Amino acid sequence: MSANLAPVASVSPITDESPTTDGFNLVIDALKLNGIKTIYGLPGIPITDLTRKAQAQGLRVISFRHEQNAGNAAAIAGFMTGQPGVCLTVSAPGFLNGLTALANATTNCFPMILISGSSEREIVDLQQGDYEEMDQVAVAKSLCKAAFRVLNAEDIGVGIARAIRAAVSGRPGGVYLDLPAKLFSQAMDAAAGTASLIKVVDPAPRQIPAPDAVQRALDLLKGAKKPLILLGKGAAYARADADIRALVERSGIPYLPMSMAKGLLPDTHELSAAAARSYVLPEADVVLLIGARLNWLLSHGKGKTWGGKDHKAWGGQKFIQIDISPTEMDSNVRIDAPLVGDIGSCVAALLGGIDAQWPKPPAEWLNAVFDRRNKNVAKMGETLAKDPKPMNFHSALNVVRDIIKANPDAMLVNEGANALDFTRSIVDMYKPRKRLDVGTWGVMGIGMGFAVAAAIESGEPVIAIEGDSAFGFSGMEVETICRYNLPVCVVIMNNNGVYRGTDQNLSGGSDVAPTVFVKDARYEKMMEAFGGVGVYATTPAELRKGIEEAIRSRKPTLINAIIDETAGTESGRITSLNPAAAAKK
Ligand code: OXT
Ligand code: ADP
Ligand code: MG
Repeated sequence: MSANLAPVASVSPITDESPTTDGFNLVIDALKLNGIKTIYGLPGIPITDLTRKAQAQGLRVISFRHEQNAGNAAAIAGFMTGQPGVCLTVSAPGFLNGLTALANATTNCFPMILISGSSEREIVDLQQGDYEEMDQVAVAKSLCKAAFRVLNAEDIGVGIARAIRAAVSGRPGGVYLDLPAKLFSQAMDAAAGTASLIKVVDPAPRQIPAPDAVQRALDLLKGAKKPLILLGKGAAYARADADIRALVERSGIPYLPMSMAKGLLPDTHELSAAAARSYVLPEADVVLLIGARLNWLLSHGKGKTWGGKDHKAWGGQKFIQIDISPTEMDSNVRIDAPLVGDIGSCVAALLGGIDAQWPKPPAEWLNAVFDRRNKNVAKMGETLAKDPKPMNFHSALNVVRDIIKANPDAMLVNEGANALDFTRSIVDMYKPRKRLDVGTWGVMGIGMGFAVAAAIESGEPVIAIEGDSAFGFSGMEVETICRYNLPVCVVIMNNNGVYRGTDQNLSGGSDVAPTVFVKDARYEKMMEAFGGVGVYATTPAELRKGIEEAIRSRKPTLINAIIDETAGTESGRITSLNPAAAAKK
């Protein structure tokens, strides 16, 4: 035991003979006991030794250049695996850097635990100006599902167990765990320490829906003339892939995937209505939401998107909603048949009522949906077949579309505005949980953190399609990608700015417009600087060669794809949310 760190009174007394353990080891043992294999983090006081010891004891420690990226990696690892992703940071500024990712994880319902070291409680609470002083629990509380602080080594097991349960049970989300510096070197009897650890049993218990709620949902669905199924990222997270597919196929109802639910069924599935989105939303009469919230991404379930006469009016649809969170119901419009429970159990229960006699949706509805879809797909095909000079989003993404088709196990990370929206509609996904993007907040900066975790958690090649602005938020992590030699191919859709590169300074002054970047920036040299492969691509053929080679070699690669700088639109597909446009609606 270190001389200046006496055990606190509540820790079991230890004698010179008895083997001891300490806070460092107990944290590591508790994580390992609960199946945590990887820590995403950034070392420094007071957690440097924790990262060293964790690595020495078999945990994989992925060390980042900025905590926000480590946090994003942990969050998406949580989505990909269903186990909480763990991010480890230093106190105050490191903690704050990780907090955006924690809040984003909570917003997106991704299970994640942010563990931060913190300064001495006695000094922090008296506000005496400690090194990196901050009441981190108080700050974190409003941005996550739960926040805990552990003061005694003997409570580490409970602290980690509670953090795991809070992160994955019910609606998943972010949890903050505060570990003050003193905790790490507190010693206690080794046997008592081991006995204090908790292996969490059934961390995300199934939640079975009530039979009458199931029957209500089935009755409503059965009577529908124009039914629609809407799959959200909760459905992807739930890992009920086979049953969800069976529900769609047995009922014969067209479905629409939200962005991160793409691939839950292959986007080329005959019942996909993705290419008829603006037709099916206003036309449907009964909508079954599975793990999707009626938030801004679904125009709050009302307004013109849903056929309402103005932007606030209800469109007349009846909703069935499957969600684990009872308070999600009626959050925006009336939910006629709430089905509260875990998606696996709810979908299985619905399937129980969908037998061979189940009436298929009227042919009139199906024909109308598929006509519209087929027309849009054909129109898209024509656009994708063009080869404009300079390359634009379509001709570049046509290459990515082919490559994902040929490599359906590859992970696709995506952020930007136009770079995001075009990728979503052009690049078909074939397998669940392969598309990782900006999610509920539309947040820039997830790119490299998600890419690192996607490579580590899946072992598959990762293609990160990045707007040039989006990339800038986490671009320094190309060093991390090179350091761990990850099979990540970053493709920057370089149109010289935020949305496009042609805006003018309205004052006529010499500064460029706020949305414009350095022209013809050589981003590929950033990857070369750390030993990776850099590619400058001005044609679809060069882009194709670059990505294919990256997938073959599994070498860290950055392709600077030069896109027509006039090609993008303001805010991509969500131009109408800009205040001036919104005021006109
Ligand atoms: O039915 P219609 O006719 O409407 O057609 C639809 C589909 O039917 C059809 N479709 C298809 N057709 C044929 N074939 C197929 N397979 C097919 N599939 C679909 O295509 C259309 C579109 O389909 P979609 O996408 O399903 O439908 P729609 O109507 O677009 O859906 C609505 C939404 C809302 C669900 C959807 O648009 C959506 O998910 N949008 C997400 C938008 C989003 O999150 N954007 C990111 C934020 S934008 C902005 O905030 C940015 N910032 C500010 C900033 C942020 N965000 N964060 C932080 C921390 N700081 C600042 C910044 C700085 S973006 C940004 C950077 C931008 O610059 P970049 O350089 O990075 O990027 P570039 O723009 O590329 O330059
Ligand atoms: P999208 O953005 O794709 O529409 P959202 O993030 O809005 O998806 O919605 C996801 C929803 O899924 C959340 O309301 C969340 O409570 C729910 N959810 C997540 N996991 C499960 C699960 N296992 N069972 C039921 N609901 C879940
Ligand atoms: Mg751009």
